[in-house]
Amino acid sequence: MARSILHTMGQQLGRRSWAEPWKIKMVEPLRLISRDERQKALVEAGYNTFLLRSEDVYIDLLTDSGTSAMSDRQWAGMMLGDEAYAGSRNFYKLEKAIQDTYGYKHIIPTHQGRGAEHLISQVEIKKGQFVPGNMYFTTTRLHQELAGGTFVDVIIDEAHDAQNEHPFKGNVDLSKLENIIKKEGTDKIAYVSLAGTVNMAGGQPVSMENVKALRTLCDKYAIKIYLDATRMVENAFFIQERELGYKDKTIAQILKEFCSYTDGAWMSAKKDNLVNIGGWLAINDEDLFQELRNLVVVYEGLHTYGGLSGRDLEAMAIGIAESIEDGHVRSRVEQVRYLGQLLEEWGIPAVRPVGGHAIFLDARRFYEHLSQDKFPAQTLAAELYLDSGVRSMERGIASAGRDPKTGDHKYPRLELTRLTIPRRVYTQAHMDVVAESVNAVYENRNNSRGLKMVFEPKYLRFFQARYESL
Ligand code: P70
Repeated sequence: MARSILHTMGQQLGRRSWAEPWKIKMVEPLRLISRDERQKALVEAGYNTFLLRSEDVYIDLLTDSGTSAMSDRQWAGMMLGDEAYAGSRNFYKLEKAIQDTYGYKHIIPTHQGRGAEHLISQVEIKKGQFVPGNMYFTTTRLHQELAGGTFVDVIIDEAHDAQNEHPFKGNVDLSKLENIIKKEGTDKIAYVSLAGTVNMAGGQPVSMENVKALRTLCDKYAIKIYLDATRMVENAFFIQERELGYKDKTIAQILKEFCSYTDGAWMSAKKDNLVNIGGWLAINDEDLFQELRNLVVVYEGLHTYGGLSGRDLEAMAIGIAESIEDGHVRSRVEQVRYLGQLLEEWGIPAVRPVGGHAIFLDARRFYEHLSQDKFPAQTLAAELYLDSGVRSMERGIASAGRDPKTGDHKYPRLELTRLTIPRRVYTQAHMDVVAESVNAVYENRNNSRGLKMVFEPKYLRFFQARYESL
């Protein structure tokens, strides 16, 4: 009798397999151009994956931002867009969805996350103040700096070590925070900028215990906590999975409890909330709300649409409800983990533990022969595209930018290339193709010589920088 050699993923791991809680109704064809054409496209893009045309990309793992597949319900909701300038019915539905799900009192829609970051930074930061936070995010920190603030990293040390297995590498180091408060004085602290699943650390979560303790510490000094809720649903999943006492709580319950320890939040709805465009700002304080609601009309649009159309608001309201279904969150995070497990099994260096939205390849250990000023993470992104048409994103020295005082590169400890998984878009077979391509590039790693930056924009340089091959 023939012996079976094929095993499902579940069988390989000694458990029953899981599957996505949806089926596909509409498909979008993919295009894979030849290696020669990819080489040409790469040179034209100055080796920067942000400058590639998407039609030249095969599997697009640049970002999970605005790249999710909407459900049939969301698309049906788009037809119910009330495109009134003021007081659109869809706004009230969105307002209620955010109040019910995240628990904040007042809501302001914005065109995307950075629109909300801009408003909160302008209103809550005075020139010369410090903004402590659990690792920087590019757009967040820039808005804080443009408002006259200085970001100070107060994440636990473990977060800067790609191999450390701490289950909550997004946690705030409370003694680092208290030291800054004592050194600078309460008046010099604008607020604490707290992010759920810390993007630049590899999608690492914050524990409930940590946010509770943070609340107690901030109450002691009367300091506010604002949450970057962009991937907070994924953070809730890790709490459910890893933290004592939360196994039997739903994602919805965990999310709401977490938010209750904060004073407000900004959101890039293009991630967790399953829409292609949108964002919001939420706040409990009545006076601040009035101020923010006034400012939104200057930069985004009237306070009931914030730069979006009625149909966008409707899709977001429906997306919020879908985003907190336990089966959805589980299949989303488990798909990311599946790719991570393959790479780990093959000895390919990546940030551990695998986070919520992406695999972060450790370009430092990938290219041990390349110094950081040869842009190892950008090199890896370019090599991957060349090998298979898979698009990834640099999250290392180019992203970190320059020190505003000295003008030198910031040299972050983490030099990473992100394989970001859009929600509800790719299948397990796509993950297999990606994994094999990473492996091929790894086997060929000694032939890479790195890159030289030949064009550098002033703000958020990684988006438009150009490189040449060394
Ligand atoms: C990404 C995207 C956006 C983002 C985020 C967190 C934790 C705020 C925002 C801003 C897009 C991106 C942005 C800058 C550099 C590269 C990519 N992250 N907070 O791919 O929201 O984009 O809606 O203005 O992750 O990680 P928005």
